[in-house]
Amino acid sequence: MDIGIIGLAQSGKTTIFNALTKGEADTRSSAPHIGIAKVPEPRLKTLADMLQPKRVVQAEVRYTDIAASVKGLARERGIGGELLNLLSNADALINVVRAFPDESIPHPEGNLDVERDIATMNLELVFSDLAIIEHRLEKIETSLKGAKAPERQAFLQEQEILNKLKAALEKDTPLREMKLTPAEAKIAANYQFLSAKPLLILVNIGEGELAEAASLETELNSRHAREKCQVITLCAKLEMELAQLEDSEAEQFRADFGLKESGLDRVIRKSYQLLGLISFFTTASNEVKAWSIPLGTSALKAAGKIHSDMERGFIRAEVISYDDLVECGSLAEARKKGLLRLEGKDYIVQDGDVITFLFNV
Ligand SMILES: Nc1nc2c(ncn2[C@@H]2O[C@H](COP(=O)(O)OP(=O)(O)O)[C@@H](O)[C@H]2O)c(=O)[nH]1
Ligand SMILES: [Mg+2]
Repeated sequence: MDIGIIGLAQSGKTTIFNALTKGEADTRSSAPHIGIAKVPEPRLKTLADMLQPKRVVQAEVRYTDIAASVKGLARERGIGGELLNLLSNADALINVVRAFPDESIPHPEGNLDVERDIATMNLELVFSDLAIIEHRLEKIETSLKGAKAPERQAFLQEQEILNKLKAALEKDTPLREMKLTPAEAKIAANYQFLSAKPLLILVNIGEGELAEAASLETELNSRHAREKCQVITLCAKLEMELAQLEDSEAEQFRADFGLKESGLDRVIRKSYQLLGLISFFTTASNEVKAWSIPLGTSALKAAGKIHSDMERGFIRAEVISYDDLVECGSLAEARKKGLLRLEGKDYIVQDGDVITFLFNV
């Protein structure tokens, strides 16, 4: 999973990036930062305790802090185009919105206003997509002049769909809120539009506001939550400091602040929900590994996530649910009880499945 971090200047993007990736990127630097975080998955530990593998491998999330304004990227060439590419390739976006008071850190708009800043970023995403669509519509117009019949038909269809998306964007509606037909979605997918991506609005509160974090989150979600949009509140500075401590120490501090769960784990969990991701596990080669896939993925495609050879040479999948395996205590016992199922390539992988792929290359 690939997540792009956006937001106004000085909202705390690099701070949250450092917290998420346990990194030490310079908050003053303006180069894009790319880092990896491990996906928390408590079932991995149970499986590892049971199977005693040589290695335990968590799934990973890649975070990109482009460290620049989204505004204007779509019209730029060179570095602007490269930064836009980084965002276009993301599966979801996190918009960091400043809510922490600090007189010594200037706000680009002069004062704190969470609602205004949420709206501003939405508009930046919408403008970015509009710029891409307008550019493409001009090209289609030119191509249509010399186009032959079958080609012409494809251009006209694309033109019609892009005009529909454009009309929504011109009313400031992000594409993630539009209901698209499969044909429209297919065309739209080619452009990796920013306003179509699932969005997590991360409201960065000050240490002084921690007591109200949960009620603020509920209140903001009542206004902004949608199928592909959620709000989360956390204190980036505190999370960055906690990320640098040992786990047990961080837990103690968290308890002192009355925080139940790591803010970073919550960010990942919410991102998973927004993207509809589930986990499955493999245990081959003395490794217990967690993998993330979208809900509804077939066994064939899940195999391809591990290795393209596994997808190409797919024969069967041997599957057991996590709960059944834990109850049996070992794969051998599960086999004896007949709880290992043989599934074909169209089997839809379920959350928590423990899978051995049989393949032939
Ligand atoms: N008090 C406070 N300061 C913060 C918080 N998050 C970030 N900052 C500070 O705000 C400034 C801007 O943060 P930075 O992460 O560089 O913002 P960016 O421009 O969005 O990358 C830095 O001086 C941070 O230390 C926070 O939660 N509380
Ligand atoms: Mg920064």
